[in-house]
Amino acid sequence: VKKIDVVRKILADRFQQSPVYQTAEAFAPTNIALCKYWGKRDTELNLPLTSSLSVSLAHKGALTRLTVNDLACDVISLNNQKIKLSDIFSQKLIEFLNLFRAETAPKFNINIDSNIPIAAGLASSACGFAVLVRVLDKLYDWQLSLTQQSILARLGSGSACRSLWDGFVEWEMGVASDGMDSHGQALPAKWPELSVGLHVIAATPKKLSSRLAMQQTVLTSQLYQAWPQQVKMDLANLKTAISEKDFLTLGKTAENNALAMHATMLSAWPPIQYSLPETHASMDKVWQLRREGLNVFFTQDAGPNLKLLFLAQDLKAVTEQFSNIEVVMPFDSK
Ligand code: 2P0
Repeated sequence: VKKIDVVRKILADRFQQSPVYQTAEAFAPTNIALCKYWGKRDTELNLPLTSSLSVSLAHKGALTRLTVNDLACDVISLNNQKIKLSDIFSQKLIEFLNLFRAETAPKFNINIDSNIPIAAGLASSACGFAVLVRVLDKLYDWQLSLTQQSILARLGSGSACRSLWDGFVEWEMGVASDGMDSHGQALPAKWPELSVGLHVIAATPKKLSSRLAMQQTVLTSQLYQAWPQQVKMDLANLKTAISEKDFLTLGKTAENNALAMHATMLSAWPPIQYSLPETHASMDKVWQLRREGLNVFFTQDAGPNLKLLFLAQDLKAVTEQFSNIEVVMPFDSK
């Protein structure tokens, strides 16, 4: 099954019609996985080998505006800076847009405003493709359900299928070969005290994309065999922790899940390491603080940065220790 087949199936008679509006704008939050997506059963459709669970970061994400232009090519700008069409960033974006428009259809001005560091392991592709689907849905007036939008966003980037909702989102892996049952769904629980501290250690683009890193891990890591089992347990524990507001279980499970994911990467060949010396130093610091009684945990994605997890009551204690973190409260509606 190809991406375009999925698009055709979802859009049906609206496939490759002209935009209804000249311009549209939308926002999508980025999301941080508490139980990670790591490994695919289908690399074309980004179908995962396991389910995953994330929390969306409220106002942290991407605001994107599409405007139909009368030029022969798309014009892309990111945070008011024009991006070359030959950039890999532009190419991925255009390739995705081309799933939705005929070759002869008008091109777009694409303005992206992101308030997260691109490609620093802060899930910029997640909100990037989710917001594109949202803005396309508006521009073409498709009126797709969030589930349909989630399936389309997954075609751009797996984790994007979790960025269509606020709060906790579970991505059910599904079993269908066309991926129609592989999409995000919101968990109803709210947790206003939950806090995430973005601890940026290096905001430079990563050397190895998660796409390739996952593939290399699945193909070569002996430890990967244990991963689906770990995910099953962690998902169950996280869901219970969320419904019972059991922060210690949530923190422990999320941290252990991230460390297990990175352990599968270290045991891949060639080995994959996203951590920097500062990453390890910060982990040690978190562990020391926990021994001293502070309830702070971390999670880490495909980059050197950490995301600290703690409750609002410990905000002061955590920011005293980590002065540079940016704190996001996922359930804060402000
Ligand atoms: C996650 N990551 O669950 C995991 C944890 C990174 C580490 O999803 O190939 O950019 O586009 O499906 O979604 C990042 O991978 O990969 C990711 P593709 P994606 O958040």
